[in-house]
Amino acid sequence: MQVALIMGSVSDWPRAEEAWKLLREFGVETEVRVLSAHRTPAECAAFVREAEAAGVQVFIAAAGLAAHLPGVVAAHTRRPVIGLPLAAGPLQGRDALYSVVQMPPGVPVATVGIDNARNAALLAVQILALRDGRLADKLEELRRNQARRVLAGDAELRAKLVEGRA
Ligand code: RP5
Repeated sequence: MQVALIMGSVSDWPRAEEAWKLLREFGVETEVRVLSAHRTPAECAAFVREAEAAGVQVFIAAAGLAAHLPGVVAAHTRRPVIGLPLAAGPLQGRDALYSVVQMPPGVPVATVGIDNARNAALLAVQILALRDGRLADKLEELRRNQARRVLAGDAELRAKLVEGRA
């Protein structure tokens, strides 16, 4: 396993699933777990230690509300942890964002935007790509394709404006 994707609740899956899909597209071996920092603290700590020993390189931890999962995962591993704050409650993810991003000095969590599962997965791939040329090539292709889409939108809009269609 290269990546462990951990969620605080099974209710997080719809918001975290895109990360799993992107990792699968890149051919990254990913273990998906539901483990809560608050409700299953012992199982959570045990899994992180076992996963690190088994060779997991990067952890993605997704949680909403008082989202302590990424920080707790980071406390139990020396591998990079990417925190994915989720909009799971009335504060629409601001609570989770602040919990995840405001780690005390010494135990960092690389935090992506609220519900931005895609960026969490891409950041994990970028970390793995440091030592994997195949992943680096695939990332390059993804960046080229998204640049192409932006430039196609640019050309289309400018053409419409010139022709008075917009
Ligand atoms: C957090 O509490 C979870 O990550 C989830 O986003 C939120 C609500 O969990 P459930 O009550 O739906 O299980 O720990």
